[in-house]
Amino acid sequence: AIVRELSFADFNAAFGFMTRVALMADKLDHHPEWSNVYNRVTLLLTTHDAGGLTDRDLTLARFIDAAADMTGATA
Ligand code: H2B
Repeated sequence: AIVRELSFADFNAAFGFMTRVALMADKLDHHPEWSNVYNRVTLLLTTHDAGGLTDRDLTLARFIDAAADMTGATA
């Protein structure tokens, strides 16, 4: 799996990031396992159907990296 832990300025920025990711995840029909505590978001990507990583995880991971940059995430 791919795991990433991100911090944002506040809840508003964290949830803005999550909203972007949620809309893309649904479009790709590939969904993260994630959790949010105030300004922190933890994500895990894997393909359950394949029992590991696939191109779909990498596609979503690249989008997540771009959305994180755009929303001023650290780490
Ligand atoms: N997301 C992830 N991360 N892994 C999957 O295996 C997966 C998914 N399967 N989203 C999809 C939905 C599957 O359940 C549907 C039926 O396509």
